[in-house]
Amino acid sequence: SPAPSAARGAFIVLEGMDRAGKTTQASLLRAKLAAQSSRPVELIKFPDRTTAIGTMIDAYLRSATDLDDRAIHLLFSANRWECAARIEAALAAGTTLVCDRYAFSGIAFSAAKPSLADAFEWCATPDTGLPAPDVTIFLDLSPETAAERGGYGRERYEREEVQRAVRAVFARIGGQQEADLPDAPDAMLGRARNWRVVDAGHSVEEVAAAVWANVHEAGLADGTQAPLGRLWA
Ligand code: Z5A
Repeated sequence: SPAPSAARGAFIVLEGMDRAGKTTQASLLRAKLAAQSSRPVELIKFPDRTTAIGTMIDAYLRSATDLDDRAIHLLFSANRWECAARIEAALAAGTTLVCDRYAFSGIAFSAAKPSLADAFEWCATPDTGLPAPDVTIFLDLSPETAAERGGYGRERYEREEVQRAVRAVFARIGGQQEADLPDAPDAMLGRARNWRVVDAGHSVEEVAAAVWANVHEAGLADGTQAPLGRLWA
């Protein structure tokens, strides 16, 4: 097969609301990318529940254990750090990665908690220096449309008031609303991170087309020549 033209694989992150279709869209995007070039494409997701830290996160999400809000926040970040070298190696070897949730979920789900509402920068800090996505596609879904997709699951954050608070933090991260975030340096905000919003309240095919259009416009259909960035530089 022909040598890939770009220097490394692309790091494409999908973020989004509960039931927005991240998992559905991640696998469709992988198939589309694989059909477009000979470059290998892999799916990864966070939390990665298969590691030792991931086992602790899984127990917390299933409410089998309780943890201090800051402790679980640091575990979610540590779960990304334990995969960081593997992410870098895969990208350098030419593999494009489609990643289902990343550091933005870490900020959104923690800063949505009353105990951390004024601690946005603290929430962002542990992820400083992680491989930065080349693009983050946020699948936005209103609580009303989410409700039409069936009842909430049984995990800790699957409640309407939590989801509303999380969506508000995501909107701030993406710069979608003029909110004053006195303790959030601009570099930590999504607009500095190639953040793109897709309305996930349409058919699977329509959302997939919008996701693809964003990947294509970002110039990431066949890897990238750009050096890998770092959060939150
Ligand atoms: N969390 C955190 O707190 N801190 C962190 O650092 C990180 C995460 C990384 C578990 O995440 C929790 O961890 C999560 C955030 C928190 N809590 N919440 N909420 P997870 O990724 O393991 O679980 P999840 O986000 O709840 O993922 P999910 O269940 O896989 O949802 P999804 O990927 O967005 O959706 P889906 O599985 O593709 O689709 C859901 C359903 O909707 C399914 O029945 C589909 O058939 C249907 N669907 C999908 N697309 C459509 C369209 N377009 N129309 C109609 N129906 C659709």
